[in-house]
Amino acid sequence: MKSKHIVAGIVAALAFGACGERDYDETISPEPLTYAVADIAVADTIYYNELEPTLPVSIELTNARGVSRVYAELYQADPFERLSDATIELRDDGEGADAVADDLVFAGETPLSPDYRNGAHQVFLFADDADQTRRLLGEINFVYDNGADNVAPAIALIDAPDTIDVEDQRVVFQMYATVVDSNGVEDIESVFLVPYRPDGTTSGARFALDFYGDNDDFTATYYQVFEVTPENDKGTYRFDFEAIDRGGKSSGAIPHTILVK
Ligand SMILES: [Ca+2]
Ligand SMILES: [Ca+2]
Repeated sequence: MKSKHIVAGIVAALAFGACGERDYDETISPEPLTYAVADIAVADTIYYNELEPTLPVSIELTNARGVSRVYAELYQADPFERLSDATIELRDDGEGADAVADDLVFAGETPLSPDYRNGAHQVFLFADDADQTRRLLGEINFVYDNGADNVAPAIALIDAPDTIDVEDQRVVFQMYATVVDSNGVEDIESVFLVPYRPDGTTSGARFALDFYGDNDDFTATYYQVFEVTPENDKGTYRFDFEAIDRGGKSSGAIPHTILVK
């Protein structure tokens, strides 16, 4: 997340310039703000993520005296077009997207769609005063990637032992997973495994694999170091490897078994 400090007055001129010849003096009060925008936060590029298809939006005010409502609207930049009739309500009540109540950080989130086109988008943030005068607080610009060209990553190869003999001392070993994503190595967000004991039970915990190196622009290897001790149960362990990309697409679980004896 990157923070941006925006002067609301400049932004107001820019934003409504994009709307054509609209006379915004009727809706935007020329009075000096009795509150100021302290901070607006959003990532520079938003990737459509089918696991979490929402855009979080938050704004911090230095004070909220006279503010009856804070909200945002989402627009495609070119051609300029409002993307959703739904207005994003930003709240400071500590519920949902808002982490802390009454800290002057107003937060909310809007659903994103894979139907929105790729490219520049804008969120305009507004506040209504007690007399319902609408003020533009600021503007957030971001690049949207709708994920339409996103292909799920695949685990191409698992390099790990099939059998481990544990007698008197612990055995340290590495497991490697080679992952390919046709959108590029940088699209691979995480690679992990979930271990299953010989009796088939698992804690469900994910063990992250670390980046080991890239093979080419689309393929990279990840690894982790494990150990087995004489105290561990003997039998066949299963490890389900999985890769997730930035769009939330999964390789699916790819199992590898190791016989510990
Ligand atoms: Ca808050
Ligand atoms: Ca991908």
